[in-house]
Amino acid sequence: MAAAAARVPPVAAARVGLLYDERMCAHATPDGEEHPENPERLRAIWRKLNAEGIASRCVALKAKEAEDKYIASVHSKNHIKLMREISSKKYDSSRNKIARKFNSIYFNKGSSESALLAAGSVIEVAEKVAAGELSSAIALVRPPGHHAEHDKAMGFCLFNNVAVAANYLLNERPDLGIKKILIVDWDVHHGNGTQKMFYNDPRVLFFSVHRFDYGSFYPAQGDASHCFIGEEAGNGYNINVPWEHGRCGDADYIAAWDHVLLPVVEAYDPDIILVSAGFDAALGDPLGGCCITPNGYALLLTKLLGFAQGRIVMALEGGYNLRSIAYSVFACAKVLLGDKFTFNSPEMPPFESTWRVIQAVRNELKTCWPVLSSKLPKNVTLRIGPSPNDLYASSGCESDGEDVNELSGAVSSVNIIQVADDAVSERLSKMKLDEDNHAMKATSSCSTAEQQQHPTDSVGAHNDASVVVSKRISDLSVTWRSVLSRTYVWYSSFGSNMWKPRFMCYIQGGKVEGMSIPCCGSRDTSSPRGTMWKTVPHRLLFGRSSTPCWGTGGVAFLNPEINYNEKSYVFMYKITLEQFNDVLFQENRLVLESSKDGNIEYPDSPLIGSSEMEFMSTNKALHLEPIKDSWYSNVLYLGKEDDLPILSMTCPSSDIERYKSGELPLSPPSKTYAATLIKGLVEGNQLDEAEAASYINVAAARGL
Ligand code: Q9C
Ligand code: ZN
Repeated sequence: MAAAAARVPPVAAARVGLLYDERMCAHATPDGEEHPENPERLRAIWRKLNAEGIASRCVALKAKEAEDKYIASVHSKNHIKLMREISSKKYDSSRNKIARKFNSIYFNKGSSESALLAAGSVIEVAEKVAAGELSSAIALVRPPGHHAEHDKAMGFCLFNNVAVAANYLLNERPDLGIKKILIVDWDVHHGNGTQKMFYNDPRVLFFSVHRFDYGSFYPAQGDASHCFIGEEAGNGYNINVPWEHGRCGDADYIAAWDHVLLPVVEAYDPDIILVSAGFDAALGDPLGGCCITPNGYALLLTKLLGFAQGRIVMALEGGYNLRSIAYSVFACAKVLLGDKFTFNSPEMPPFESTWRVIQAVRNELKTCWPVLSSKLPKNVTLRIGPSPNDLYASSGCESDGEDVNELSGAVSSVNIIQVADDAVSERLSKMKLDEDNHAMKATSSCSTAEQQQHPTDSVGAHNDASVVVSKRISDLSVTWRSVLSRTYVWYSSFGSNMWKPRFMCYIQGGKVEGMSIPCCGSRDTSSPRGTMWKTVPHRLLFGRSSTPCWGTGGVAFLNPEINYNEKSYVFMYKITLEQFNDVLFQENRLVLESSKDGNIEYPDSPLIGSSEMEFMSTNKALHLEPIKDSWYSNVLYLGKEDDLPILSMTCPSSDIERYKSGELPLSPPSKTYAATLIKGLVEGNQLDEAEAASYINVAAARGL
């Protein structure tokens, strides 16, 4: 009888809040211009949830405007005032002009109300979930929020809705007992605004997974890299998983969950989870170029439901394919409602680059989160990243930064797999890799055209001698490399290296659009610790008649002479002195490729060691005698930035004399070379396209 009575009581149905309010559709482009972030986004999701009978199963909520005092925990008085008033009559004539002062922002008469409602809505649902009135909630809000910073709107975002709600819970509602908040930002873009708000704050663990593309993907700021882990008390409480390229999908995100997010969340044990739920990493999104399926989102969300007693608040951020976002939110809603879900396992294995990124993130954070110090599983089936050609061909994808040489990524190993050509690498990209996959052998018989790096330690080695060549680092260089790997300098670039993806070829190996030969990369392939723009009082010139890499046309040099009437742009990379030497070697073609075995060999000794650094700090320049006939044999010391020396490399003064006399040709850059410089300046937000082109043309046209 007891047994018969022992029925499992029905689990209390989940109370899922669903906030939709047509008033947030008022924010739209002023003259009906097309824009990806438009009111139809909310309506498409709302229609789908109603059509599927989801809306009626949720607790319906209406939007409420956020009060200024709550927004003020995140934004400046000025910013709040401007966002409040931007819709008023007095701004009728200046609204567009103000919008142009921001990056990727429009305003209309409805913007103020929508922005206040969006922030207020996330507060509203977060409060109800925190109070236990709801088990979880979805806030369908716009404008989105995660790019908005303390004093500025950007990236379609006016107020940082999620940050406002997090601060509300922490500061205004101690009664609700929320002391630790996890923010998961799975929008395809970095949540730069949210990161900044909580950078020193351990009460908020901020996790963002986003396309980074070596710093070229919107918002294209270096702080999206995995090196940014928080500061002071917040050290370790900021986690970035920066993809190297598009096309990441379910398997890549699940890997980031399993090997980074979930172990940390388990240790952190948050009281509530706020999801910055952009759906622009969804399959079919016109801006994201990634491919998470609705199933994938459901699985990612399910994995989070195991924490914070399932208290999850989802707030919409980006997502620009109406069908994709509707289906994705639908899948998430079913998860929150507790519907049975049959998960299809991902069709593709994760990218090889995904493994590398995850490894780098874990490495960066392992002292803060000891669970991350364990070894990752070996022999995982992975796939090689898309070939550059694949990506150039992929249209319909907003290029927030060019998709670049995705074949060559940062790897800790020193093996290079040589593949024949783009056709082969394309074939490869479609193949699964595993230890006994004989496909790799097929490539070995082909001629060498492109280099591809591949991590051997974490992926399961490809030791087929016929396809693997190595970078030879001589025993002699072990000492200087280990010494110089601990010293940082700012490498100041003024030519094609101003475009970060191109510079990264010197670090990670490979080539990008416009380059005819690949670079071998540095021994240490870690990304720069920082980047920064500056101008310097040196004349930019274009000299020589052709280069092996860029073809016909001159390349950039800085006149080593200071001239205070000149102003040249430089983009600086904080790298180790060891890396600087490897860049210098490559610029001067000192890395030798042995024709016998295809191995590449680095010089035994550095060009710039500690004593050279000392010499330069007093003499401001160092002419490198051992390579006096090379083009970039002159290292300039341009001063200091945060106490680290700024170094650049250019031609010797004697070459300047030869340009003046006509012995050496001054000649304008090739189209592709100029385009690379322009991309650097434009993506670095230094100049617009036209200004950048004229900057180059002027420098190229002037005589010395
Ligand atoms: N080349 C969100 O998804 N793109 N914002 C600018 C410039 C801006 C995306 C393109 C993308 C903003 C919330
Ligand atoms: Zn986005």
